[in-house]
Amino acid sequence: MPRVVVYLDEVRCHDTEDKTGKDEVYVIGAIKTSDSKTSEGFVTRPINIDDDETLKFGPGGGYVFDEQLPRNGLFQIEMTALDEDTAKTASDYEQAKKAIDKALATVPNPRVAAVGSLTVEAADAAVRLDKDDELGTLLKPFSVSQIPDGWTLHRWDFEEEGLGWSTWKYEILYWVGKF
Ligand SMILES: [Ca+2]
Ligand SMILES: [Ca+2]
Ligand SMILES: [Ca+2]
Repeated sequence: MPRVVVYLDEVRCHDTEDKTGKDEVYVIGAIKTSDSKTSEGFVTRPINIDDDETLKFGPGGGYVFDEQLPRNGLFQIEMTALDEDTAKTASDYEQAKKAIDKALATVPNPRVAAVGSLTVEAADAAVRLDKDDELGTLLKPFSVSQIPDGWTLHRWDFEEEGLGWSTWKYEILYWVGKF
């Protein structure tokens, strides 16, 4: 069975959500697979980032998934990026990850049952993430047989341009590997 790896690499900020000063960006999510036993949640620690900066993920980022998957298997990367506005402790972030793992464990087939905000809801219940600003959500399905061997770089863009209270523009770069 091929080994599939997902690596959360860096955040590029073009425009912060906060009106003054830097954002405190973090990402929560899960890699869901057609085999529920290999599903994993992750929660990265906030990165203080300003307009026109590119910064690497710290704790919680990097390798967020590393499993053997069946050749004909499917997986989905689900991520939500948030800007922390309510201060949290390291243990809040650990609790959020536990809540995501617990939520995943209760879903018989997490990939198929993937509703957009499963991970957000779970983490939210644990540490009241709802006080933070949601910047974007990605739901990206992959089939193991169709991803190239070796590393492939993926870019996830999200922005709010509109007429609302705030605007922002970000890119998150992550790698998917198959070996
Ligand atoms: Ca904010
Ligand atoms: Ca903030
Ligand atoms: Ca802005």
